[in-house]
Amino acid sequence: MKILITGGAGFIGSHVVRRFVNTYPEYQIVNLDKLTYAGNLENLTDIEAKENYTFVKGDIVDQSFIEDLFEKEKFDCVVHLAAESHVDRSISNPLEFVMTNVVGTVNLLNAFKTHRTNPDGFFYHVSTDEVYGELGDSGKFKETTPYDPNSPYSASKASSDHFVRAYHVTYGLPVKLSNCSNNYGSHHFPEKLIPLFINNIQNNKPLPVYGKGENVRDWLFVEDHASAIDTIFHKGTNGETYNIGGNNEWTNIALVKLLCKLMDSKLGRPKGTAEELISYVKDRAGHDFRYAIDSTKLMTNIGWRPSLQFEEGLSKTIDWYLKNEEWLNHVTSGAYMDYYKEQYEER
Ligand code: NAD
Ligand code: TDX
Repeated sequence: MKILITGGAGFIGSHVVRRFVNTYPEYQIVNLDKLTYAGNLENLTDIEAKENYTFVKGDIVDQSFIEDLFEKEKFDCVVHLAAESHVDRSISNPLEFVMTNVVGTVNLLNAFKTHRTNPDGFFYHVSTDEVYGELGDSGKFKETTPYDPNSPYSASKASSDHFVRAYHVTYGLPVKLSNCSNNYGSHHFPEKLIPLFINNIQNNKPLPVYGKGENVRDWLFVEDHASAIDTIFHKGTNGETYNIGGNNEWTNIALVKLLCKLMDSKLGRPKGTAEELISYVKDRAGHDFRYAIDSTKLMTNIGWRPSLQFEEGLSKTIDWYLKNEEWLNHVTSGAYMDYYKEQYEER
């Protein structure tokens, strides 16, 4: 079986590629990635020489390139993760999110529809819980929760989800979808809360908490997201959506304080050192208050379970960043400095 994984050089994609390449030597895995600021082949050095793995550099928005690739490779299945993924960047530049997340997804759907030859093959779209909008103090997102996206990022992901469903209904294209909560773990680009704050604590820089820090996120270890994708890929039903979550809600400020405590202890600094870096800054525009996922369908119908408790996962994550300073130095040089200045200097 030949599987195209898009966005495999990014944070979650690299964990999915690694899992598929190592677990299924009988599958041919092709990783297609544009290598934007968020894509990094250093994320995949441990598997790059494997016989069942190939990397292709390319842009999913480039229609003729995508058509040619699908015509030549005749993929059995697609696991689509390539996307612009950062909410703050979507607020500054929405059109780039429409291009990659919407136009890019439709290009892939068209090419797969035209060139697929395996009747059992399918298109698996990896999406986010942010498509459901925000929750108040109670309740959880179910697969049946109406879509209500608030940021340009979540609007673009909601749109791409709708196109995937529409191709299933209109053209009978076999599809699977999943909508996951916030991930954390190794190789996470340091624009997102957890890796950004790990990096800033190491470098004694302020920790910019948006608003009052009371927003709530449901955190899942990235390898558990990859195991859920593996489970849905193999056992999920055609045309269905599965919600994936960690059942692990934290206010941002409580999470930041836990991170500070763990960092002080790992860096051998006196208790309370990192917390002094907390700085409350201007809130994100349209900041969703709370996300929480109900994963009952995935757990009861096809038997997935997360493997790690949060403190253990966070501790492993910090250890990875402390051991991989070179990776952090590479990704935080150059364009990252301009991004950081633009996002945080005037905040
Ligand atoms: P990421 O930003 O770390 O990686 C995205 C990857 O896509 C990068 O390797 C990038 O080079 C590639 N890419 C971007 N534009 C491309 C294009 N036009 N053509 C080809 N490749 C392109 O993102 P991530 O956090 O790993 O997220 C992966 C997927 O999972 C996304 O679809 C995202 O919406 C979804 N998701 C993320 C989270 C999360 O917490 N990070 C949670 C739920 C769902
Ligand atoms: O500097 C910051 N300060 C801060 O308080 C940053 C970067 C974030 N935050 C807050 C905003 C959110 O409430 O922390 C929370 C988490 O922020 P992000 O890491 O930017 O993630 P979020 O906006 O929740 O979206 C993430 O989860 C769902 C991913 O980026 C998406 O790709 C995924 O779909």
